[in-house]
This record gives sequence, structure tokens and C-alpha cells, in this order.
Amino acid sequence: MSKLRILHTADFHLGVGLKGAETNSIVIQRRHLDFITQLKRISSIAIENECDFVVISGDVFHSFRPSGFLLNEFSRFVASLTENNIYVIVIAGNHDQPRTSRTEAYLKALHEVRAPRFYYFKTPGSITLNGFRSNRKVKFVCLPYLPPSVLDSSKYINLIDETLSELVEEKSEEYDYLVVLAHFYVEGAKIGSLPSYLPIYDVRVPKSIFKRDDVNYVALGHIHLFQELSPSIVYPGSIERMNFGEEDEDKGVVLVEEINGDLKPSFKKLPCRPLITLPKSKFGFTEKVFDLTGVLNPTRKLIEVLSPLNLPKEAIVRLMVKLPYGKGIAKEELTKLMKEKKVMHWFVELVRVRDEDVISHVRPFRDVKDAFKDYIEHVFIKRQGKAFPKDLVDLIVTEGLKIIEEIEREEVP
Ligand SMILES: [Mn+2]
Repeated sequence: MSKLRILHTADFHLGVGLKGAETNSIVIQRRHLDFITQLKRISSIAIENECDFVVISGDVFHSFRPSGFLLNEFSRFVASLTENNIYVIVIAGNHDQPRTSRTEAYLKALHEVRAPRFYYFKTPGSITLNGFRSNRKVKFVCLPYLPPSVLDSSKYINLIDETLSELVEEKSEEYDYLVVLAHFYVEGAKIGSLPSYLPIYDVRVPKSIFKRDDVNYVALGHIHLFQELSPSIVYPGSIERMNFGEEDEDKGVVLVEEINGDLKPSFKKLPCRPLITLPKSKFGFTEKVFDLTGVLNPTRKLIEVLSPLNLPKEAIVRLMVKLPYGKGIAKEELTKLMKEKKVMHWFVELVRVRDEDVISHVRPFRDVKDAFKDYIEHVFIKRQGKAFPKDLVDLIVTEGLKIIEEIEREEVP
């Protein structure tokens, strides 16, 4: 008998797009393949390490209606494990849950097939399974994501706490280890620099509710940065860099091993496609943006600056460029250089120089939600003074953000 090993992963977000490549279908397709490549690597790691279980702590697909291609690739990934006598246990993340009762996530269809050794939890539940290689009995307590909109935060936390206690303490068959799968923002977790994947009104669940003597390991999902909140409460992070905010983050999976009666995690790094924002100190720049405002030929200047650089192969490059209105970069000339540098895809993110009279504040927005919030606050508060009650402005922001999130969730990859 080998010792018990569990592979813990989460946040695949299969089908996620990339800002700056929205209109380039070839790049989008290659990005989708990057994620599929990671699935193949994860499957190999599980098989090579003789794992008995693979647990996926939520957000398998970025949209709850993924493309047929992605659904097919995920199904093949599951089969590559279950055919090797590895159980696959999945919980629903916020991206796996449609809000209306008439729609259903495609992920649930996989569950309805009742494929052997595949388990999907859309609602809280538990299952005790016997590992094929280790002969260890493991009880899995599964806590999928719960949208916070209907409850205030203390009720929300209580509900999670009570559900967890009930499932841990319920009468069940004997087991050797108890593992909790949960998809939440746990208090104290570090979030990356561009956490646009988190719902705006996410509740932070206290770490203390997961710290229980009767729980051996907590397999979390939701936060994309790998981290150990305690030696047994772990976020594995996402499996690929999802945006330029994650360009310096290592991505991987967590191998959980039985050592002297405890379950110990270790991080297994996965190779990732390089995402690079320029200028960047790593490449010898001190400035945050290429300021080409006073330059006669901005394209030539940019080529001059970029020519000596050594870039990793097959990278996606974002160039931060400051230019006045009416000026642009000649793409054709830069494309030649980027091809020589073996860059897979590149784009320019323009920071415009605007007349002070036109707008009083200029700051880069992280995303549509950020821009909307700022716009409403600008129009109703900064411009109108105190003419509008704060409650009303907050309501407009809240409702608007809900609509934007709804649209983003419906996005077809
Ligand atoms: Mn999530």
C-alpha cells in the first residue's frame, strides 16, 4: 500500500478571455489551449504521484455555459483520472452558478451522467471514499460558493459555520481523514493586484471557522494566488496567469501527502505562458509608462527602446504608452520587431494626455465595474456636491454593478 496522496487544485476558469486580445480569435484560441495544456500536466502529476483523489475547489469554467470544445476537454481530463482509479471531486464556485433557476451550469450535466468516481457538489454535502492505492478512507465535506446578496454578512458567516459543523459532526461511516473543500474569500488571504474575478460584495469568512481539530485539511478555492493560511488551510491559486496583474505570480497545484498521521501540502509549480508589461524594472526600466508625448516619431522611438530587450519566447506583451490625442503607434512596424523577438501577441495600452479643462481626474481603470463606479461617483457627488443622498448614489452603484456582473457571467467565450 502506498501512502495517501490528494491533489488539490482550483480556479481553472477555462474559457477566460484576455484583455488586449479580445478581437484576436487566434490568440484567444491559443490561450484556451494554454489552460488545456495545464489540465494535461495536472493529470500527469496526479498519476505519477499515485494520488487517490483530485479535488477541484470551484470555478472550473469561467462562464457557466462554456464552449463545447472546453466542456469536451474538461471531460477528457476527468476521464484520464477516473480511468486510473483516481476519484475526482468538484465543488461549484461563483463562476459555476447561474443566478436564475431556469438556467443550469453545464458542469451539472456531467454530474447527472453519474460517471464512475466523479462527484460534483452544487449544494453542501459530504462523501466518504476509500482510496484505491492507500486504502485510506477519506471523508470530504463540500462547501460550494454561496452568493452573499441575500444575507447580511454575519448571517452569511453563521450559515457557513453551521453547515460546516453539521457536515463534520454528522453520523457517518468511519474514516481516517477529513478534508473540507470550500470556495470562499477567507479573511487574511492575500489577493493579487488585479482581483477582478472576485464578486464586488464578497463576504470575508473568518479563518477560525475552518480551524477545527476534527478537520485534517481545508482545500480552498476562489483566490488566485497560491498561499497557505495555515499549514492545513490552503489556496492552490489558479492554474495559469489570468491577467497582467498575475504576471509575476507562480502558478501550480498542491500535493497533499499523509506524513505521520497528518496531511501535509506542498506546492508543485506549473510552467506558464509569460505575460509581460513593459516598461518594467525586471527589464531595466525605471519608469511606469513609455512617455512619448514630446516625441516626433513615437513608433521609431518605441522600436529603439525595445530593440535591445531579451524577452522570453512566446510571451504576451503589453506596452504602456503615453501619447497625446491624435497620435498613435504604427502597428506594422512594431509587428516586425515583435516577430523577431518571438512574441506570441502584443498590444499597446494607451495612456492619453488630456486637457486639464476637459476632465479633472485621470486614472487608469482596472475594469468596466471600476470605471462605472468612478463615473457615477464623479457625476453624482463630485460634480453635484451634496445634492444627491449618499444612499441613492450607493443604490445606483450597487444595482449597476449587479447588472454588469450579470452580463459578464453570461459572456460566451
Ligand atoms: Mn471564484
